[in-house]
Amino acid sequence: FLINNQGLESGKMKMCNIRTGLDKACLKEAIIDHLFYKQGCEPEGASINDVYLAVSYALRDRLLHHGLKTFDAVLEDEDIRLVSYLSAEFLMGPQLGANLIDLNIFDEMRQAVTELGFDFKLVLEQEEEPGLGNGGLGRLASCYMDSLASLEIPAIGYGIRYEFGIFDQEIKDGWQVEITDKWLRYGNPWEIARPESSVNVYFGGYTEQYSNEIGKVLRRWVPSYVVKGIPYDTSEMGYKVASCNFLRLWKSEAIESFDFSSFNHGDYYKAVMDKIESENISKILYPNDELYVGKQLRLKQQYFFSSCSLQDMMRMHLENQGKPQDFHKKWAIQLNDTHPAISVAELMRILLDECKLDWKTAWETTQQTFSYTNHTLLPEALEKWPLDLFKALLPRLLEIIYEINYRFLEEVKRRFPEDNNILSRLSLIEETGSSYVRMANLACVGSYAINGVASLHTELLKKNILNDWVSMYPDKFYNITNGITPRRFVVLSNPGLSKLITKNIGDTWPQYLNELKKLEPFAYDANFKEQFRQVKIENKRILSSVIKDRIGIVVNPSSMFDVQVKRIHEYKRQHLNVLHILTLYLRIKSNPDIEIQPRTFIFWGKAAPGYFMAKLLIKLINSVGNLVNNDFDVRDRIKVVFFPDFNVKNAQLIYPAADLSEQISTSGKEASGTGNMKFALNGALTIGTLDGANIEIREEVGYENFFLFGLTASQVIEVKQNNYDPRFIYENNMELNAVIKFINSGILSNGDRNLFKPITDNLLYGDPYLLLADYPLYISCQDIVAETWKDKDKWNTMAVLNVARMGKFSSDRSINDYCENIWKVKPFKLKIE
Ligand code: GL7
Repeated sequence: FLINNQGLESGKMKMCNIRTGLDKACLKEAIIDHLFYKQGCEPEGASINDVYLAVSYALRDRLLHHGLKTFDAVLEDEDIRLVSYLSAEFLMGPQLGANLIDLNIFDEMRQAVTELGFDFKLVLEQEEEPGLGNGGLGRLASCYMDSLASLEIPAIGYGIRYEFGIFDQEIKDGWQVEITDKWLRYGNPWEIARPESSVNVYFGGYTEQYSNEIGKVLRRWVPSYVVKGIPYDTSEMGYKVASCNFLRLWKSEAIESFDFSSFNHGDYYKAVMDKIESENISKILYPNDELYVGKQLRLKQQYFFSSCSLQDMMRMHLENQGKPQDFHKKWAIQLNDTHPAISVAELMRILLDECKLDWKTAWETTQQTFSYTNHTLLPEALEKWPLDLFKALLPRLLEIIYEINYRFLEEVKRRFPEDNNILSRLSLIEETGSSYVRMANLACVGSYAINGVASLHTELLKKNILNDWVSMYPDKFYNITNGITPRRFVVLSNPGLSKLITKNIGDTWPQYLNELKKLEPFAYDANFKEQFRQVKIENKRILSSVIKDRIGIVVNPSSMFDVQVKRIHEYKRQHLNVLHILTLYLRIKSNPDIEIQPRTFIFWGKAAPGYFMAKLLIKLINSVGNLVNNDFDVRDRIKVVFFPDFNVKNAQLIYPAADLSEQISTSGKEASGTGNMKFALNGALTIGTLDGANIEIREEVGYENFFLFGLTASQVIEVKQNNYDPRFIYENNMELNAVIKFINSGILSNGDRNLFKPITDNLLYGDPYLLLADYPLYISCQDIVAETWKDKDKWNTMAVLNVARMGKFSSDRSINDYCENIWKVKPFKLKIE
């Protein structure tokens, strides 16, 4: 392989392994090879997308090498139990940079691309990210895939290959507009389709009794239609290790490309419709977070990917001479929320109807296979499917659920003979007027372990929504506090901070995040703190220029970047933040010379398309921005930015640039949060309530390095029980009173005094998320934040201590907890020459 004039040392013959070589010269050859043979062009004629694809293919070759070896080895070894992470969402984020970090060839690739004459930054930016998730829950799944691989735990992530991921958000006249996310339009170099491993999934029809060869009476499903699931695999490389896992996402297709019988009968329309309907299953991600909407297509999606995945695991298990009743010894299946909970009934169906096990054996196997993570306390997120819909779509599954329920309730009766109510509460079927199948109950009965995602969340689960389950199965409960991967959220996205840390404490902290503790002494070292400050200011400059380019607002990098990025939701209380901004604004208006610490308020987040209040909140934020940013009296001391289209790519820009992280949900509502961790790990200080993982973050970083305010979860309940009257607060707090009146004055809304009334009325007549109760506490806490900001040296000490003490929140720690306490699995170390 000799290439001239492409920056390779000309004249020198260098032997390269074009598929596996990791040095610069090999990478260059590989890119040129892929440009030619995959993209059909020479480097001179290549577009930036061609280069992005060629670079990605070159990298994928290297990953495959690891992945195939890992799986051959682990599937055959009967002592190895694999983890299967079932999730309707994986919010992967861009792959290229993360994979380069994992393979430890980021710099080599940058040089290779640059020497070939291309702009590496543009190549990275070219990637369309797969937005196959809504928010925290989906991103957590991807952080866990990263940690599973990095800890060398053999694992497969199973999910849906949505053709359209989460919508792209644009802002028009202050309102959110949703644009379909065509992430696959230029091809996806990371995936490999495996049509030979397709499976069939049944829907509809009826069940019937039949006798087998020896006269035994059995039941079977006679479906009315069948859909094909085709797996697409993406390598999940770990950080600086040899083994490699993968993510297997299912695409739905019609079983025959054309229904000829309908066609021959002249029903061309029906034939085409059937095909479209099959393909629709994996078409689109439902864009709601923490809101259950009982759409038939959603149930189809859940069953589709659960069934595909279980059939796939069972096939591999049987092919490797495993017995069906030993399925749980090979696979530990984690149910990521209730979205895949139907798997409990589906595994039973496979074991009973296909493997012909008896009920008792099948149930024991099932119960030892699954574990279930609950991710929310919000009642509106609880999934329960109308019985009629369920029966029409999945008649055999319903039959199995009835049988599970019958046997289970017999057990409950034996345990609690006096208590009739507990029977109806624990039943898998809700019968309150209409009937429903309760997915959380199905997940609880079918799993050997149930966990919440932060200490408070687990406590509240046990006390409230899952309380009866604790009475029934006290030993099933665990807490596993969420975590984030430091590879993506520091090494990749904050190279300045990474280098600074590495220079001072060595380079093993991304694998062993507790080593950050060694930074503690540097919190008092002026020289270190100066470098730390410079990294932050540089990150803020980068973000400022992106803000200017994309939305035309000029912000001051030396102002405090006060950031709230997350889904827009009433319980997350973006409007509490707005009340603070307007409080400052009105202070300035009544005294233009008042001392105000310059702040840039940055919001970023999507609202579910059907969530009216959330969309109105976006409009409110933009209206406030319009006013404040253009008001002469403000003199740039405060700026308000709503940045459109929050996704992983954008997120990587923002966490490193934040000074203050807003984690201000009503206590008891945010299960954990993971954004809170990303900010603190990048040296932002948190202003927050005692909610979700905030509590544990505050424990770790030190009370004095965290701005705490607000009611506790138990006070929230108390206040609500004691005839909470938000109007009383409104009438007695002058600043609040002025702010609310201002919102309805029409100044923010071209004279329309009614536009924001749904928001203010909600606050004044009910205030379910207790904004007004927390308002005075929030404002005084924000005043303390501003005071602290004045003392930059103190602020930086606090920020460094935050970074140094965030080790607990590596997703490696979470995954280790799962491995030791729930899955009982061990690492497998692949040897690779
Ligand atoms: C969530 C929780 O709201 C969030 O607090 C948690 O960090 C995350 C991961 O456990 O799960 N639950 C949920 O339904 N979504 C979340 O982000 C969408």
